[in-house]
Amino acid sequence: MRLATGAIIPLPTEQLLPVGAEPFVLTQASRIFATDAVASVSTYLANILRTPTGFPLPIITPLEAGPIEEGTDGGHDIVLHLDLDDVAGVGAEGYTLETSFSGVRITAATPAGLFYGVQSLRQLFPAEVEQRSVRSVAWETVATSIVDRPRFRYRGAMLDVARHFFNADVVCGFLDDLALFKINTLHLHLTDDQGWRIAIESRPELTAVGGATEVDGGAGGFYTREDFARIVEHAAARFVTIVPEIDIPGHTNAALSAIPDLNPGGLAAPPYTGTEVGFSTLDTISDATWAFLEDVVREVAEQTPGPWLHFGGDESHATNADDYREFVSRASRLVASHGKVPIAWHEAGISTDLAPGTIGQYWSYRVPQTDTAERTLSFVEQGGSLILSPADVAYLDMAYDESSPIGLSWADGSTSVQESYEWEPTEILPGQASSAVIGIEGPLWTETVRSRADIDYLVFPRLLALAEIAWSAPPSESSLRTWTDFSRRLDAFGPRFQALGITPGSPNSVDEA
Ligand code: TNX
Repeated sequence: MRLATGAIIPLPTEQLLPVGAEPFVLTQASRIFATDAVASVSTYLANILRTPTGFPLPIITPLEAGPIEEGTDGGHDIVLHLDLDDVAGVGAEGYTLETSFSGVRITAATPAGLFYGVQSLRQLFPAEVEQRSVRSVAWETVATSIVDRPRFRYRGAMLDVARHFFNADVVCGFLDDLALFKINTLHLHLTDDQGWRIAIESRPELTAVGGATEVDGGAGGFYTREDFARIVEHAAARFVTIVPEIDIPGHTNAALSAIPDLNPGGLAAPPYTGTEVGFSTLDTISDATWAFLEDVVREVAEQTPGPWLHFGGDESHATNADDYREFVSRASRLVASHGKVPIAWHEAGISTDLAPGTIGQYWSYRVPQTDTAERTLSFVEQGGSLILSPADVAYLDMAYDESSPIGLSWADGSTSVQESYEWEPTEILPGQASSAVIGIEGPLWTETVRSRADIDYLVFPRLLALAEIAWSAPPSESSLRTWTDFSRRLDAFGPRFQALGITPGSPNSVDEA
């Protein structure tokens, strides 16, 4: 295996590695210089570095807020410099990072930019930096100079907590790992046929009954208001926005089993713990349905500081087609009336009367099947933008190959790491739609996923491929945005996964012969 010194995933926009330059060395005497304005980032960095190094790493706050003078950095210090004027022109999430024998300096126009600079710095240290106990290694980084900014502003992962439930601790641990790859949104699929996972105080039956089931008949579970607040806060501290999804009008058996009134006959639906899709639907015109949705959307919006609320809309095969069209229009307006930008799966684009700005999430293949491109374009025509999750390359729940013990294969067969890496978001939909793409998302549906180890198996390393598509500049003649270079960097990442306690599903096997 070739050692990829200074290798970072996702690939930075520009990186110089001066040959023969002396490394930066972190020592017992090292300090972190940062103003109070970026305290969240400096304490995060200190926490990351103090544990494995055992160094005190005091955070030094200049008495006066404002730029830290050149020269403050001693040979072993780290400076986090907030440059509100953005002299480097790296934008809202970009940063510059310099490491050398005379110190480390990260500069950004926002705390988020500094946070991403910290993630790159983290990857420059030896893999042991990810250990959660003291290690004695040389805490050096190669000397390098980086200018970096993201390609897309929406860089997402999705976790389905409805098919199998994952508690707040698991979600927070997952968020810790997402941050390392500069992912900035986590979409939580909170409701489905098999479970309702978020407490709605005005409708306690939803979680009391609907929260007690999951695929295969396990115990299920749900997030209390406190749990959900903890997830949102943990995410925010890592510059990740939580996107809650309440999937309607299909995928609603858990709600229908919890609230008898939602059913046309007034009789609760039996609970469901299988893995079929497309059999359940809300009664789209009943007053009980809309009173219920008003309560749910209001309470979910209240618990969500982020701008988005996803209302699903996928696979509503049991809903009458005309009713569906009207339903998604009204649902999008309900979400907007609670101050959130609605997001829906691409099916909802069948309506030409969505709330202005409703975002479409595309989940057909790289080559759009049936009328999916049309439906997706419809969001753009209605002033909305797009998130792309092409199932044949971006679905994290697909098996890697026939030998994977878990994972599905309906999306044009299994999906190798290389397939997840080699696709171009702007080449899926016709022109107008491609310029409306705000980013990509890798969904992990959890019909076959039962534990944190299962999550890790399917998500890693494929998520790193998606992170690179989301963050890094598209491939060009001279760039290292190639499968060959990516797989080399992925190889070098192995010890880091190990130190993080992650067992990735597909050991990247590239012959360096
Ligand atoms: C399709 S993709 C679904 C989910 C399943 C997934 C399994 C989409 C919007 N809906 O309900 O869990 O396939 O891969």
